Amino acid sequence: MKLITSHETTDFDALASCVALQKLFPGSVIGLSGGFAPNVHQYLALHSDRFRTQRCQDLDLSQVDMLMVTDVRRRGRLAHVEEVLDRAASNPRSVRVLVWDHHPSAPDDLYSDEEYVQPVGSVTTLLVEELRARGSDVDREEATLFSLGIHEDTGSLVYARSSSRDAIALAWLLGQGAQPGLLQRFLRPPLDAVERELLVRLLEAVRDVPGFGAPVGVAALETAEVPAGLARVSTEAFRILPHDALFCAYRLPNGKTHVIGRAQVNTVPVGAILQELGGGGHAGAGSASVHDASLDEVVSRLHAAVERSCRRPQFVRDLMSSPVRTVAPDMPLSELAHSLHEWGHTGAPVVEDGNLVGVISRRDVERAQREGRGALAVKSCMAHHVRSVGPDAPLTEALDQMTAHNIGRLPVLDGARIVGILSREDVLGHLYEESPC
Ligand SMILES: [Mn+2]
Repeated sequence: MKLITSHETTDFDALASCVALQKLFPGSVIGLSGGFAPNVHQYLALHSDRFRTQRCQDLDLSQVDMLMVTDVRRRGRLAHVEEVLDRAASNPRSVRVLVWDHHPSAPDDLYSDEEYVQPVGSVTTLLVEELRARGSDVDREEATLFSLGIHEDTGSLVYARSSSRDAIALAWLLGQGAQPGLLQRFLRPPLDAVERELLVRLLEAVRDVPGFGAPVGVAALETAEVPAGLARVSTEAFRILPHDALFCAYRLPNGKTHVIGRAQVNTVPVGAILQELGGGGHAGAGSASVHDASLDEVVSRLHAAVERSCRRPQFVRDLMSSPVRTVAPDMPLSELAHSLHEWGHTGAPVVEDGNLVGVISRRDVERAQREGRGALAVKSCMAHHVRSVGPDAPLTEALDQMTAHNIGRLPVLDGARIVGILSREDVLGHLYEESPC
């Protein structure tokens, strides 16, 4: 028997890639753990005749002579085919193991005969590329399912790990008849009453990781909800909260703690952090299941892992320009206009006796000149109320100020003394450097 499988709690990328593999290897059987993400569960309630999956426990796994594993290669997430993997390890000739995946490697990766691992946003993309290269016919139900897999894992192409290959695969699938109008219905069904109640408790339980500059949140709570629902609730909480990364630790009635992590910047590598708790995942999303610790212990392990694995957060002092060109309040506006032009600056802080007393923008100077007030001093048209930031503030705080108040050049103050300036240009350069991982 040729068996296709994927990780426990089947999501759309797992299901779509299994179905794509079955097209590439006709006659093979899709055998899964039996646990589905709620949205996949709802999808299969309508599509289970079209796309047939079985539970591994209902199959005679001793007959498997070829095992195709997709969207995972960690043994810890493949308990439902453990006996096949054990047999492959002890008698490699009895079964061939092929792997398709897009996750980073982990210590418990399984041994395989062939491995197709690429850093794309969704593993379905790899298989769609193969179907396309072989000239396979893909009908509209298949094209829609494959699109669901790619949309789910790339957040519809907005997650940091999305690649041009994912976008090209989606474009091709649209050409094959994928139904965009159906995507939303299956991808993000609304939370049910239990999930909404859990979301409210989660939002109240979130605490910032102490002593850490980047806004990382940890929430710990007890629940009887199933892991698949937990993932949905965690994703929703992350979407609402202002944190760059969020870790949710759920204590289940069986004594295990299920941890789910989400992040949108690569300064917080979720997969690596959760690997320290025995789990894993991508830079932006991951999970872990902890058996041997209380909820408090799990939280302190999370704190320690965050401190160890995160890149040093960026502070204002890391990006600000220094020293700062300042002007005196008595400088004539016409002279300032000349200086600003020479420096290529759009404004300047006004300093008296080493202290910041105002700011003046090029626009204000130009207006004064147009109105014949060019001979007046800077202090006559500077703004006295100045927003500023401290050098040790996290960069995110400065970004919030700049976007909320539309500030192009934010003075950096140490007490009353100006020690630097943070410009839009400095911040944009940093934002675009945070490349996908
Ligand atoms: Mn995936």
